[in-house]
Amino acid sequence: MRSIKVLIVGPFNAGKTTFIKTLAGLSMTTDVEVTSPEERRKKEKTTVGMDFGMVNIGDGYVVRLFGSPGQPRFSFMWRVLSVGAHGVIFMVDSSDSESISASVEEFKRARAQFGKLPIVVAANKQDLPQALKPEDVRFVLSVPPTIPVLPCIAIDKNAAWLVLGTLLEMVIGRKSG
Ligand SMILES: Nc1nc2c(ncn2[C@@H]2O[C@H](COP(=O)(O)OP(=O)(O)OP(=O)(O)O)[C@@H](O)[C@H]2O)c(=O)[nH]1
Ligand SMILES: [Mg+2]
Repeated sequence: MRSIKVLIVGPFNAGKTTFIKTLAGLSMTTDVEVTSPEERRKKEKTTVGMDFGMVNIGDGYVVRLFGSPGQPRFSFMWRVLSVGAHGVIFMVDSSDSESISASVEEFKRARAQFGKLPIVVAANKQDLPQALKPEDVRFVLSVPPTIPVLPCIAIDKNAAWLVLGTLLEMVIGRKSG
């Protein structure tokens, strides 16, 4: 059985934990009550350590999904969680253009840190009417043409699978090539 490790990073409230829950179920999560009042307006729980879920994709492959915390004070977890990673999903909340604009530097940091790995941007929450389209997310984050920006709905298994599948093609293509 070959094992592929995928890391999911991105700002607070992007949908990282939800994505893993939908695709693989959460074998482990570290969501706790949100403390900051400003963030509490968005949701009640936040990841402070890691999420983990595992999914068997057939053909002798198992995918291990690792979700990072989104709050900047836990950004050191990127380095911890990325050990041995084969690919990275940078997830944003497309319905929250302020959050996307605020994560321009974070995306640059992701490229600097994971530049050698296959990476895709997931423009999440495409089910919401106000969601920015993937090409608008690409513009705001200045994503280069070599990195796919994919529509994502983390609460929908098929839509989430398309995102993971695109990254896995890049990973496996690279591995076997
Ligand atoms: N409508 C909609 N809501 C979503 C989607 N994905 C996630 N959400 C909601 O967005 C909120 C944040 O989701 P989480 O999965 O906790 O986000 P996260 O990126 O893990 O957040 P942190 O760990 O705090 O950084 C929750 O209320 C989810 O139910 C989606 O595709 N569509
Ligand atoms: Mg989370």
